[in-house]
Amino acid sequence: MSGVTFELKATDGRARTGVIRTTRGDIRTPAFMPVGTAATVKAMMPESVAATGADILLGNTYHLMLRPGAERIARLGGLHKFMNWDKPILTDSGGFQVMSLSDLRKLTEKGVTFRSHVDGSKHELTPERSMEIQRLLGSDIVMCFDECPALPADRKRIEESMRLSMRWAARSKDAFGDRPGHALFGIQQGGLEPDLREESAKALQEIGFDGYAIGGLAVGEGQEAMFACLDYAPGQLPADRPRYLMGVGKPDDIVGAVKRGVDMMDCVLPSRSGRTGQAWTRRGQVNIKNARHSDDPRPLDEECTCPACRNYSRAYLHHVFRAGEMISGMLLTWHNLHYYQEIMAGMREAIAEGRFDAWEAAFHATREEGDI
Ligand code: PRF
Ligand code: ZN
Repeated sequence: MSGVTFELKATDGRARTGVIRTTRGDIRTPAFMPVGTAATVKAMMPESVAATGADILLGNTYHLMLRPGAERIARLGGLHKFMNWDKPILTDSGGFQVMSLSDLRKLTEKGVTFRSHVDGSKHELTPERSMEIQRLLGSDIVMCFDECPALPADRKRIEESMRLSMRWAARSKDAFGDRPGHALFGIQQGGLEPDLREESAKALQEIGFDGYAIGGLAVGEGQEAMFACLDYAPGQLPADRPRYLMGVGKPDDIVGAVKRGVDMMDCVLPSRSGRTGQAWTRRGQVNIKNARHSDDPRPLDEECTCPACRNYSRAYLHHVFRAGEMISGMLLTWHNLHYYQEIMAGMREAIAEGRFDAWEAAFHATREEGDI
């Protein structure tokens, strides 16, 4: 790897634990990356994000190119300085977000033209421009420019899209060039078709990347179908490089992905649901909006050591949510990110000690369905 290395420390079944070393610090794997789309993890100070145990954040090419602009961030010293986060940052490449968020998009061999969801202005993203933007941002782990259909989609659409993404992966690698201290990850596509996933994995390895992502999942197929794909997809990628499952997921999705050999994940869920009154705890989900919390003096989660659980009751969290107070989103986001990082730390330790199955059984045993 280009100054970014991956050391696999232990495996337990297909689950792995290790460390990705970068010039901005180590990333302990399996790693959960909080999402900092617009140069902030919403409702969190960067030092609080670090205090939850996050080693790395995810940023977005698409959002930052539209506002405030990649050239502006570069002039201001890069994304780390701009947002006051000095640990590693991985940036997504924009293609996936263009397809899901922008208006009037047009896909060609060259790239995508689209209108901004912010102000309607016209833009173009290509593999070359995406690599340039991610360089201007100063991203430590750069993602290839890719594209993927929502599922279900017919096989022909998935096949053509995957092959286009593989041609874009080759152009991404050329445009990325040689950048010591920065890594470039390829993105496997191919929907739920084992042979297309295999073709994609081979194409990426021929080009050669520092790490490999599994893209095109969690796009409407459901957990059972996603796990069925993860039963084989990680094994199609090199064992000595990090494997990153993009945009996943709920706590049980994350545990199931790690069990199947995934090393990194990102998701807006813990931060987004914190702002809508949803908390994730070891016993299950809590909907703090619910009136039955209004007189409850207990914390969200008795065993949790986060500031929301140490210092506040469910009754308080219910009140500030109902009153529309900003501290509501701050406390619930903190709790959710803390809980996600505890799951990751628990899995890393269990894998290192060869007791992942027991850890997983305990994880499922303490959970109840519905609002707890
Ligand atoms: N590609 C990219 N980003 C992504 C995805 C993808 O397939 C997904 C799919 N879950 C989330 N984010 N570049
Ligand atoms: Zn908590």
